[in-house]
Amino acid sequence: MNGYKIAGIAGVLFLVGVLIFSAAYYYNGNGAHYGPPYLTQSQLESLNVTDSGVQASPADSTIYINSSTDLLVMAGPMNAPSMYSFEILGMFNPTLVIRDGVTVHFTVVNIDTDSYHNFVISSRGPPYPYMSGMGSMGFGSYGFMTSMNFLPPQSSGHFYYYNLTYTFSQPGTFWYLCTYPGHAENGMYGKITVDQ
Ligand SMILES: [Cu+2]
Repeated sequence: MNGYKIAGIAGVLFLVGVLIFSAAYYYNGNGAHYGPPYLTQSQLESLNVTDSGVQASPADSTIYINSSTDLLVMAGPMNAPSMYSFEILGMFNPTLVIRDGVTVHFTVVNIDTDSYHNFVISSRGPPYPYMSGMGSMGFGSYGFMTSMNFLPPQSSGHFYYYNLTYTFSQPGTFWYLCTYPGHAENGMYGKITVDQ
């Protein structure tokens, strides 16, 4: 074997390694298995409060947000009728009616025991395909307005989370969804109405 061949094989092996590492890192979102931030049960409970300017209306499964606020979003609650749910202020996949110009600081926590989830804001509504994370024009072209890190399921009392701050500065209809394969397709989404 000559030097060029060895260099070629080493190059190919290196590229394969990079691909595997990248795929694993992407799949894990924030680098899930490399020490992502997490909340404990008591930290999680202390976050689940209603700010002034936020009105929860369970009767019509709607949350009205009139001023900038924190909002806890729990993905994959085990007590929901469907595993494809986000729980916000005790409601599953509620509609968010947000006043134009309001900034919402979402804390997205995965409370599922056995599935990855994320929370993405999009201009595209349902129906969603199995691979809702892929646009027909390629990755990232599906109307997503925020990034799509995946959070691993809870384990050993660790609830993995990320913070997402978004200012709704355009009136209209938007959506939040989980882009893990099959989740939005099966109903893991909710509507956002931005009012003037
Ligand atoms: Cu999901």
